[in-house]
Formats: sequence, structure tokens, C-alpha cells
Amino acid sequence: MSRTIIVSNRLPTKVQRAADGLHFQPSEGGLATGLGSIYRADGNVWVGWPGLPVDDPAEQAQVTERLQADSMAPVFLSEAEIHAFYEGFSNGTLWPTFHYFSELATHEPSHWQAYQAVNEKFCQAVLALAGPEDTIWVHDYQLLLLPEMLRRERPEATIGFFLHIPFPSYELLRVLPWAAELLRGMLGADLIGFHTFGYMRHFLSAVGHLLGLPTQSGQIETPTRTVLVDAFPMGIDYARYAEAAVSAAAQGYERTYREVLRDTQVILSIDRLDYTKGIALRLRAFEGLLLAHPEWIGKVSLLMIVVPSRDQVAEYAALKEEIDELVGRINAQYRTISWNPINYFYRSFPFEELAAFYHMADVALVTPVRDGMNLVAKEFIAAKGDLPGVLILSDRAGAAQELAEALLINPTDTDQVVEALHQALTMPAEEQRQRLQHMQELVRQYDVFAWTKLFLDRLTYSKIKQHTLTTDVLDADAQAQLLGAYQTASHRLLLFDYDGTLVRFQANPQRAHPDAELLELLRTLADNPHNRVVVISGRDRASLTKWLGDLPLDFIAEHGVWLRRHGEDWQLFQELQATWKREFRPLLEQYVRRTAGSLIEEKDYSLVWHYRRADPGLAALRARELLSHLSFMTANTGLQVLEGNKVLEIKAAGLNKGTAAARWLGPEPPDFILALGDDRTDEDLFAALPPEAYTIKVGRAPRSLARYSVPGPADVRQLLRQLHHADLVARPVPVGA
Ligand code: GDG
Repeated sequence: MSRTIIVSNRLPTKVQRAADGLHFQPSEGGLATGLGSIYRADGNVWVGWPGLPVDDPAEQAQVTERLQADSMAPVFLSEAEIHAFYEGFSNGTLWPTFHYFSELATHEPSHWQAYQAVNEKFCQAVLALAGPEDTIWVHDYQLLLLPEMLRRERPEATIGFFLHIPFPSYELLRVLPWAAELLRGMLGADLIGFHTFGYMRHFLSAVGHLLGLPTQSGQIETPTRTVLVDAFPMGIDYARYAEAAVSAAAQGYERTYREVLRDTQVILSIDRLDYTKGIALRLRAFEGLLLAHPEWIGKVSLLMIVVPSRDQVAEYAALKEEIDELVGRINAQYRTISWNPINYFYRSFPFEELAAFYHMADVALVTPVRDGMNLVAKEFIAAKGDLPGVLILSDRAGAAQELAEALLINPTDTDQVVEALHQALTMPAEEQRQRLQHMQELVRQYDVFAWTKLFLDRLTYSKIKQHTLTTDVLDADAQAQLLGAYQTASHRLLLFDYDGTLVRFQANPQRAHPDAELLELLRTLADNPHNRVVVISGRDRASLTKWLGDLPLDFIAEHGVWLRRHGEDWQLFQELQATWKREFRPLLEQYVRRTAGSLIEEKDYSLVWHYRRADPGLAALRARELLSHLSFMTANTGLQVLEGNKVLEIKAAGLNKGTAAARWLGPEPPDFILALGDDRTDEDLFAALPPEAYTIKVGRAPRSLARYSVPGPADVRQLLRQLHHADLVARPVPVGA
């Protein structure tokens, strides 16, 4: 049975060393919760570092045994690896670069070497566990090279990758000497996920610029595979926070704190210590509030929790000092005997206590300068239940793309944050509740379980899509079968692309005229009363008429815009195609899930996203995002996006070879169809034909919807000769007999 193997730098269990030996504690991160139900089921397993150096083989065996019993497999890192791979390249190079703090990033070749070596170590650990049928889901910036390493060893594996932090613009990424290698590493996956469409767009643009690969419709064509790229905004375990906030334990904490704080309004701030989180900016804004609105002195407190993190690294130690100093100065200046402006904690709290903080806070102040998503914002929303409360949220957090009812601010604009604080503290309770309710609906619906399912379903889809694009070589057996079917059919349709199929490409397109042998072959095939031969090309009418117009052929010109049946005049074509809807529907469904009240309408030739019944603030934000997403996805696809009244509509802008060929399929459908083509536009033709048609892609190592492939025009010529020969040796039943 196929299993899911989750791989992340850290395991969902923390191993700690104490005087009496090793201790194992569950880690409470969102990822651990979201994937908890998966990795413990059906023999699945989570591979990762247990969080501390364990060099002694006996201890390693103890850790391995203990973790194995809970579906985990440890990867042990030495002190030197932790220094160079984790603190060095991951946190000293990638973290600052991806968060737009390039000036803090180190470019140390020995760290890069360690990063490669540790990714390789993870690769070996996964290979030791993974069977050929297993799904491997790799997480985050510490393991960017891993998908490609796995792919090298297991070309057929199903591999997903999700990045939890922002993906920076190409201009920032290119500063890294190893940017191209990192992108290639990620492209080993079949599906690459980001929190927002913005990150996804940056990634696609970097792949286009640095690797020169085509990146159309959120798909990347590598030499060997199609890689899907998409946005999957991560959710939280909503029920867990909602329930914990009203649990007996949390209520106990809340009562104790309320006794001390009395009727002071509470502004809550929770982060890991990090320069991306804007903690100092937040303190300055709080000070600004007391300055600009002194009426709040004595009436409002900032409850600030900073969870220790990476404090061995110089920048983090300096940041800690800056925060300590600011808190000291503000408290010294404003405090009274009975009131403390800032209650500052530099430690982490148990889960129930955290839930109590969320529940009792009047305002959550979340002001990162960059943040992949920010789960704290969502946890606050879940924990508030029916109580009023206001979320102030930085517009640079991924979560801002979803939480339109928050007070969205630019964290570096201190005056704006000060005014948002004042607005939050004076906002009528009813408005607070309404805004919260809208956001609660969204965060509840799109929780971490929905996120996990969506990602894994999409990964399965990416594999199915790849398989449908795998063609078989037209070998001797297949050729014999094709010729047999041809001989016994009496109503045959032969559809031939021209350039790259019937003739070789020429540097000057005007010189690609047919040679005498081709003209003769086409004539004999078309003279046969059982055959209908259609040349179906992107060429203009004039060239086709000039070169082939004297033959008894039918024509489709300009990719389906014009058609001419033998003996008739050229005419314009009018009919549309709808197969693209399969591709776009899942994207619209995502927006429906994330925008309560919106819906999809499916018409014959279009898909419509209606948002009239959705909350106007959220809908406006989403419509902008979806429009941009769709414009990007539809570029060069022949589709267009129309903005209507509270609707976005995607429809076919034009015609293609598939819609054109459909004219020859009815009302008397042929009993043998052969279609030959070499490029992207011929894929529309292959898609439009029934599955029993002999569809043949012309090209080496092709990815195509066609059933078979042949290497080049010379092989096509050979096939046409064989058809001709088959006609000579065995005539089918005469027409009308
Ligand atoms: C990365 C990305 C992205 C905090 N203090 C305590 C505590 N926490 C928990 C929170 C929350 C988590 O830590 C922090 O999550 P964030 O999302 O805010 O930030 P990062 O750690 O930087 O995470 C981020 C995330 O990955 C997921 O993709 O959102 O953008 O940087 O869950 O509740 N938990 C407990 N005590 C504390 O004192 N128990």
C-alpha cells in the first residue's frame, strides 16, 4: 500500500537533554498538528532532525527506537552540520534573503557545501524508507535541494514540496550565487506549493529568468516532466484553538490575569524572536499611541510574548538587546505604581495559557515586516469565539491576503499603526464582532486539514496529468495495429499538421514548400474514396493554397480560423472549445472555499466566479487577487478573463485546431482517425479526438496527449508510404457496397 512520507528539518517531537537523560516532548507547531492525523496513520512516517546533537551511537539507537514507535525517523546532525547547514546556510543565508533582508545574508561557500551534504543526508534517510509507490512531501527552506536529489534516485516518485516562508522577487534571489541550483533542487518535485499567489508568481518568474524554462499556466516544462506550481494558504486547527480558549484550564489562567490587569484593555503580541517580525517597530508604535493619545495611559497594556529563538546568532542577540532596551525605556517613562505599560515575557507558554491570552486580548497586534503566512493572526481569530476583538495585521504577512476584515497596516508606517491602535481600542463592539465573524467563517472552513487534503489531492492530480502526457513510441507492433485498423476501415479521417510534421522546419518558413514525393503521397492517399485527408496548420490560407491547393485535400488554416473543403471556398470557422475548464475549475474552487458566499457557474464554453453574495471587503480583495492569478494563468492560452458586475468570467478567446477538427467528426463519424502533429497547437487536436483515434506526436522525448510518438518528419513520411502500400495490397470494401 502506498504511504505518505513527510520530510521537514525538524520533527514534530522535540528531544531535550536533562540531567536524568533524554526527554521527548510533542512540538505544538501548526504543521505538526495539521499533519498529525496523517503521519500516524497507515504506516506513514515523518523524517526529520530531532532538534539536538546526538553523537553517541547508544543514544542514537534509543532516540530512533522511541521515535519509530511514534511513526518518526530521525536524521542525526553533528554540531558542525548544525552550525554550517542550519545556523549557517538555512538561517544565515536563505532566511534573510527570502524575507528581503539581503543585507544580513552571509554567502559562505562552506555553508553551501554543508547545505548540500545535509540535504543529501536527508535524501539517503528518505530513500531507506520510501517504496516506489510512496508519496513524499518535503517541507520548507532547509530542504530546497532534496526534491531533485530524490528525483535522481527515483525518477518515477511522487514528490510534493511546500515552502512556508515567502519566495522573494527574482531581483533578490539572483543575488545568491547558488540561486539556479536552488531552483533546480525545488523542480525535482511534481507539485510546488506556496502560501500566496504572489510568492508563486515570484518563483515562476525566477525559473523563467534563471533557468529559461517555459512557465505557462502555473506549469513548468522541465526537460523530463511538467511541474505544477500553486498557492495553498495554510490554515490552523481551528477547533483546537476555539475549544482550548474556553477550556477550564484556560479560564483559570484568564481569571488570574484579569485580577491583576483589572479593566485595562489588552493589546497582545506573540512572536518568535526574529528581525522579520517587526517587534521593535511594534514597541515604537505602542509608545506612539501613549504619546499621541495620552488618554490611554493607565487604560491599556501591551502583553508581549517573545519566544526565544536562534539567540546564538549575532543578529538575534542584537535584536533581543534592542527589544530589552525599548521595553525598559517605555516602562520606566510611563509606568505607575498600579499600571505597567508593557508586560514583556521572553519565554514560551503552555498551549492553554497561550489560548487564554488570545481569548482575553482586546486587540492582537501582528506587525511583521515580512511573514510567509503568520498563524498567530488566525489563532487569535479562532480563540475569540463570540467575544469582540480586533486584529491589526501587517499587509506584508501572507495572512493579509485572506483576512480582509482585519485593520491592515504597513508596519513601517508608525503613524498608521498608532492610528489603527486607536481605532481598534475605540471600535464599537458590534463592528468588532461582525469583522471577526467574517474572518472566523473563513479560517474555520479553510483549516489545516482542508489545506493538507487540498495539497495532497493536487499532488495526485499532477501525477495523473504527467501520465496522460506520456506517449508510447510507435513501435513495430503499434504500427502493425495501426495499419490493420486502417485497412479494415472504410470511412477514414487523416489529419496532418504541416510544418515539423509533413516537412522539416526551414530557417526561412517560405522555403518549407512540399517536395515531389510528398505531393505524390498526399495525392494518392486523398484520391482513395475511403479517405478524407485534412491538412491542419497554423499557416495562412495563401501558402496552403499555393503549395497544396491543387490536391484533393481539405484544409484548416491559421490554427482553426479558416477552413476549406475540397472543391469549396475558404470559410471562417465558428465554434468553441471547453476542455480548458478542467484545468481552471480547481483554482476557482479554491477561491470559493476561501471566500464564503461566492460560487462557480459553469457554462458550455466559460467558467464564471460570482461573488455578489460574499462579504464586500473580502470579495474585493479576492477578486483582485483572482483576476491577477487568472491573467497570469491564461497568458498565451487563447483564453480571456472578463471582469463583469461582481463576476469574473473565463472564456475561450479564440479557436484552435481541436475545435476546427471537430467539424470532420460528425454527423457520420469516421471509423478510423489518424492525427499527426508536432507542436503545442496540435495538443488541442489530440485532446479533441476520441480515445480510439491514432494520435501521433512528432518529436523526440515528447510530452503529449497523443497516444504515440515518432521521432521526426522522416518517420512520418515512412508511415505515409506504408499507408499507401496498405491500400495497394488490401482494398477495403468499396464505398456504398
Ligand atoms: C513559519 C513562517 C508561517 C508562539 N508562541 C508560543 C507558541 N507559539 C506558536 C504560535 C504559532 C507558531 O508558534 C508561530 O507560527 P507563525 O506562523 O506565526 O511563525 P513562524 O514560526 O515563523 O512559522 C510563517 C508558518 O511557518 C507556517 O507555514 O505562517 O510565516 O515564518 O502556531 O501559536 N506556542 C506555544 N507557546 C508559546 O509561547 N505553545
